[in-house]
Amino acid sequence: MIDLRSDTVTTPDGSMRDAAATAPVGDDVYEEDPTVTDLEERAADLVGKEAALFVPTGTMGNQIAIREHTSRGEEVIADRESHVVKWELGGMAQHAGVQVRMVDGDRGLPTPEQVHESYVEEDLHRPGTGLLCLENTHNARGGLAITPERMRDTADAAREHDVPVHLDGARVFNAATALEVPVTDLTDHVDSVMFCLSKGLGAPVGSMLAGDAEFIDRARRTRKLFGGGMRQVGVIAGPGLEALENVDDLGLDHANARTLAAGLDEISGLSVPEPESNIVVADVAATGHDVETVLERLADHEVLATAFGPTTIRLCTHRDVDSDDIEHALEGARAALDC
Ligand code: TLP
Repeated sequence: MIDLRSDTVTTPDGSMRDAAATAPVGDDVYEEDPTVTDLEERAADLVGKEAALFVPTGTMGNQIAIREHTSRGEEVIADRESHVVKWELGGMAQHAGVQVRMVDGDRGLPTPEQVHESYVEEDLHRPGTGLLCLENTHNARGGLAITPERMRDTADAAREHDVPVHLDGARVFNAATALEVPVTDLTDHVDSVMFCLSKGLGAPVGSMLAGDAEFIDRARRTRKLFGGGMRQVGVIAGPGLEALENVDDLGLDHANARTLAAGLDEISGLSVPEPESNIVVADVAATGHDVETVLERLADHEVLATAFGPTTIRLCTHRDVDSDDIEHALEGARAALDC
């Protein structure tokens, strides 16, 4: 089976399993786990922030950030298709008591004009805007990579209103790779960033939330509140440290994604734009089949993908598929659909 449902499906490699077995550990709630401390320092350094916090999931990292940046009742500006809006169970309402003001961003990024228009000043009737939340690469927009210049212009618009900016950078290293810029060119413009170790970087578990030291101190308390205070967690931070070594490999996933997209696009009835990163989105409308049928047929031919939109499916490349697997996946897709 070639599993292209997500880049979350990778399994830990030998070096990660070794790291798990040999990591020095301690009780991280007492901040005594040296492996976690090492990971947090390296992660903060990588994204150019003062401090970082190891969290079990990207969702928890985003939710902690939203709660820390905002006060109850405030509004969060975010793209309509962003993960924090679509796929975190309305967490910002539940955990932070805030409401979202959605905009149809330009390629997933709220424009400076949209930020100005969406901003609400606190008064007797209006709650005030507490946060601007960005996402890069943008998952639901098909893995689009947002340039540093656009990030800066949008973040500057928020700053004009003293509104902080959080980046859901679950795949920010994919964005930096796609744009061929240092990741700090993307993270410099935001107050906090969450990035996932457990996606393209291949760790079995874990994400990092980074920001200034005072923000991370508060985030540590909120992580505890959310039940994310973990103990001898060096056993998963060790693989996380290994994952940081994989940043330079992401270009391979992007090349595989382009090959996959080009091959799928040749299949009658599929329309597949060239991907910017590791996410391939195929429109299946013209096959005459609905999404579920296409997914079933693909699975019958050993290819796993996910439903994405009413007529689209998503296929993600990742460390556990190589160029041979991509060829096999294309053979499977041809057999499944070219009939
Ligand atoms: N994305 C998952 C699903 O939840 C959709 C996937 O398979 O792509 N931000 C972004 C941009 C994400 O894509 C994800 C996960 C998260 C946050 C949440 O990360 P986890 O799964 O670690 O909570």
